[in-house]
Amino acid sequence: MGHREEILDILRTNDGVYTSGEELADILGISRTMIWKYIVSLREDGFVVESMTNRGYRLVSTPDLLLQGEVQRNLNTDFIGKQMYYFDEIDSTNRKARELAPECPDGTLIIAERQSEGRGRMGREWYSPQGGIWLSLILKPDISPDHIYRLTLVAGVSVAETLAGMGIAAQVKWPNDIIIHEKKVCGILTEVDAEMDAVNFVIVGIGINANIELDMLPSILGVSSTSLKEYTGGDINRVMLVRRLLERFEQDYGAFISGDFNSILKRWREHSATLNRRVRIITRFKTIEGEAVGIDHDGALVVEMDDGTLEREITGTCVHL
Ligand code: BT5
Repeated sequence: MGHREEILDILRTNDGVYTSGEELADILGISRTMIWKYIVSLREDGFVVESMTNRGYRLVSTPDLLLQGEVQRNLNTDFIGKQMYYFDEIDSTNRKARELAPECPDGTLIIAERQSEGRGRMGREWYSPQGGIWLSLILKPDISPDHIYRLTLVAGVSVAETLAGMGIAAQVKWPNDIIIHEKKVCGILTEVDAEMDAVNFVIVGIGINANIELDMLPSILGVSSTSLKEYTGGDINRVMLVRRLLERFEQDYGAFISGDFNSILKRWREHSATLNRRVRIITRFKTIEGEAVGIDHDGALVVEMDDGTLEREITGTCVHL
């Protein structure tokens, strides 16, 4: 922990009660002038720290930012998010994650307040204004490249259940969306760097419209998208959400890595908005329509066509009809 985080930690522990500059200086073994400089830097980041002559400093409020010290404080994981890179603005956390992946440990987190070139699948754009949660995880699983699609479903279950834990009734929509009342609130972008038979690394990018007013998104998305703020009617605690999501994902990813994809699939089915629905699936090669009757062990959607035959699709764009 750096000096700045240490000061923050002490002020937090003293919970609104003044701590003198002298005491802080003694504990950290630095001068009172340095303490003052750190307080100024905290204020610049939006921490409200009151100072009073002869009494010292007290923490009044913390900013709604996904700062490293905030996310990692009380984060109960073994490796997910233990190494973290935070950006106020970046082009794309997935792009940055790809660049950093060769040098970074499994579970490294890249997070940004805004993305200027957020990406969806197949080069689509992902709008990422302030207030959302835009993050990528660098993963180094020892699995076959064929199993990568499954990771999107693992992350989808983690997001849906994290939201459920906050009283938000979200569902998974095959293959990579989380929706609330049929409107998209979260998209997942899984990218891989692999050889023929070995995965070098995987990037799981998760974008959640958290504290976003819908008019911050292009109007064409207004009808098909929603945000947690729109759903709950107020700002949610983004730091808490990220922390819980990382903890949930570590559990689910752990189950997946140990070979237990079945329990993930079972939970995916429970949260699914796609199963037992009439769907149109658009892939690069064809468009099909039918009833979504199941999801198989590869994470492929099983669609029953009108003539009774079954088709399996491993990925594509899905429209609920
Ligand atoms: C996705 O693609 O849904 C994957 C989105 C992944 C975003 C995260 S944010 C952190 C990380 N860094 C990145 O650069 N990306 C990841 P896809 O299924 O292709 O859906 C893309 C479509 O969703 C777009 O063509 C729009 O129609 C719509 N869309 C764009 N921005 C949106 C938003 N903020 N909310 C809801 N829908 C959106």
